[in-house]
Amino acid sequence: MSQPVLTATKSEQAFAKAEKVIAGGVNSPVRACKSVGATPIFIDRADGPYLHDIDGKSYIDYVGSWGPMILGHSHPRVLEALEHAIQHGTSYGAPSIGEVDLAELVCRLVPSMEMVRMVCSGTEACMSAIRLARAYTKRKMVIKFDGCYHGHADSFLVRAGSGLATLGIASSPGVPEEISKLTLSLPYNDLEAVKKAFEKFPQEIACIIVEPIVGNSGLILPKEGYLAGLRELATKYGALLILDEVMTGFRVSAGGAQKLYNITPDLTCLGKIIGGGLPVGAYGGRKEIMEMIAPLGPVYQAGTLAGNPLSMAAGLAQLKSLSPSGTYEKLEFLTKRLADGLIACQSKTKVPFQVVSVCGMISVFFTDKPVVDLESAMTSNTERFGKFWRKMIDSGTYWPPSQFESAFISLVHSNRDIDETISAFEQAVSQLD
Ligand code: KE4
Repeated sequence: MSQPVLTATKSEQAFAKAEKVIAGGVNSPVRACKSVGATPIFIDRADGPYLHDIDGKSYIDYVGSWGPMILGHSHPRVLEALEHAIQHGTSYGAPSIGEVDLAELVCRLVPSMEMVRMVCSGTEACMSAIRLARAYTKRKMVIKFDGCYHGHADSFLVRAGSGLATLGIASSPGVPEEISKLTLSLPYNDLEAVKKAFEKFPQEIACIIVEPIVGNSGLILPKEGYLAGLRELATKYGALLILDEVMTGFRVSAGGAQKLYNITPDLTCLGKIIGGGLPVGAYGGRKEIMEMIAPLGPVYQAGTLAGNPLSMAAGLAQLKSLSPSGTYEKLEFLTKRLADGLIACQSKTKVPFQVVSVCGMISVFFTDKPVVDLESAMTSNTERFGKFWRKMIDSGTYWPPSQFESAFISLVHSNRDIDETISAFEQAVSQLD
């Protein structure tokens, strides 16, 4: 009997076309699904907690555009704001009131941000923040942490997380040694390592930049006292503390991780949620530091589409929709429901895995070790994660396609969605060996 002819899916056909004209067939590496042994699914549209691909298949989405879609996709209030804004044009290259409205709201919700500057990505926000820290302190060195990802600016591509960890890249070619040697990448959750760095370079470290809750190694929580320790050391040695809240800002609480852990940074980086799904980033902090930014001061940073009226409109609509009381309690409840359900599956399989969660974010590490830093995260069995991912996608659950990324829960994931995910997860892990 002749073998059935397997015709390529529309996504496979689209990917084959994409690979001819887009490097790697994707516009951001992690989307290529290489580390999970799959070809990417091309999305046709998204609504609420669901993605719908070009082959007509639907998925419960736990990527959420890597964080922005906290209200779910195509939220009516965000779409309405965009439909209104687009009637006024798409970009002016001149100030618009939406920039002021969003800036005022961000500064109100994040009191450490006395002044802010909008940019177009988290990378730009973090890149600009360390330039500002270097100018303000007149120092050159930067402390970051293994497995933390602050975008793809040269100074950050040293033992970073996200796509580098996914692809096993320690740091990127093309970054001159003269630049990378100014970046000290230390183990996360290890205060002793930071103390030693400051003792070695007491006058040379401009800043510490850290994901207060790490999302780019998979999810890793700060140990008790860790963030307070970073704050104390930065102050003691005259370095700035920069919290990269591009992922955690307005996700883990109304005021981000800094509110959750009661830490006051000198500068904060934001992105993702404040754009409602449109290109955005922001950095801000103490007024005396931010006043060094051009045109007020000598530190240059600029951008054609910074403060774009559509991004501002979508971001403002999204942030305002997060303000009702009970919002984060609901997100916390949904996250805990999922986390508890996944943990309960441990009795259904001989395969060891760890579940780490915080309001709106969750990760599953296929290792028997507690995950407290990149090194322990790397003990995960990535091949097993790949098998898990392929079983989940076949069941209609779109989990992040990397062991070293966090999953995101939206406010519109229903109890039913969560329970379906737990069932899919139980089935997937019970079939792993
Ligand atoms: P963007 O330049 O991608 O907007 O932001 C960079 C960035 C900075 N800081 C943190 C804490 C981040 O998580 C990010 C970007 N996150 C990744 C997800 N792990 C973006 C996804 C991708 O690169 O495709």
